[in-house]
Amino acid sequence: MAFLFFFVSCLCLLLLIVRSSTETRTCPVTTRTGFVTLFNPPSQPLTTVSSQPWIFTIDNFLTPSECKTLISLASSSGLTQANVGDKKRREEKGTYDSDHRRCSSLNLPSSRTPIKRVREKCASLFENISVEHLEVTQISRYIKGDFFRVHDDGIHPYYSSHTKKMCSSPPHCNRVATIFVYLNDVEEGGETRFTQTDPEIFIKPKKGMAVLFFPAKMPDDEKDPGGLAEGLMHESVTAVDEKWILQQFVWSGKYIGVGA
Ligand SMILES: O=C(O)CCC(=O)C(=O)O
Repeated sequence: MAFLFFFVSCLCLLLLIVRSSTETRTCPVTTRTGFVTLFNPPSQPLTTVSSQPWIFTIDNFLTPSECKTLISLASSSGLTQANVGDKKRREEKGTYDSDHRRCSSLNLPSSRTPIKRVREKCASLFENISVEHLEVTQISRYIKGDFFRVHDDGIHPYYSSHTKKMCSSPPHCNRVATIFVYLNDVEEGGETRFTQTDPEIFIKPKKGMAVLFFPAKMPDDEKDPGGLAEGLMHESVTAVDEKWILQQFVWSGKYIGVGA
């Protein structure tokens, strides 16, 4: 009898865990067509690091062997000095502002099988996002002394002529989600630091772990026709040990920019 009670209790607990881990999470990121809706598949459970703003991590998003393949692919394709995306900063300081971003990076075509797989995995996290919404996939390498100072990934409204060339949902196009995947374990330095939480959040790079957040709020047509992109400020803390990271930005519409 006691055994039966124990068995039924375990079964109920298991059902409860499975149920809560398959829960769909809706995040406060409005697009013109509604919300970006996240799946929380049991195989890739999301850990909530912050709920205001939303920041999630996903352990083992990529396997060690996928990470190794991606590092080899990036190494053999050749990384170059990473440029600065922010248009205003580029105008003031130039495309390569090594006081702001110092690391090497490259864009990888989605025709390469390992990249195609990562992109499919990223898109599968969302209900209303397909691989067509994904910007060209980037991989970056930080060596001792490298960093990426505080910035956001959203594109501000005063760049709307720019965003219209990058995404097929004008007039309001923006990056609505960012996914970082760490490709190696990093003993010291290189944390991803989020500066708008209290206390600030430091995420230590762990091989295969993904970080997911929402870099820009899309304008609400009725309340705010001009719209404001709200950035989620973050940085890559100065590296001590080598760090490899994959960056995948997700757009509100089909991505039609460079490398599409
Ligand atoms: O390397 C990191 O931890 C963050 C990278 C980053 O902020 C970016 O690529 O936008």
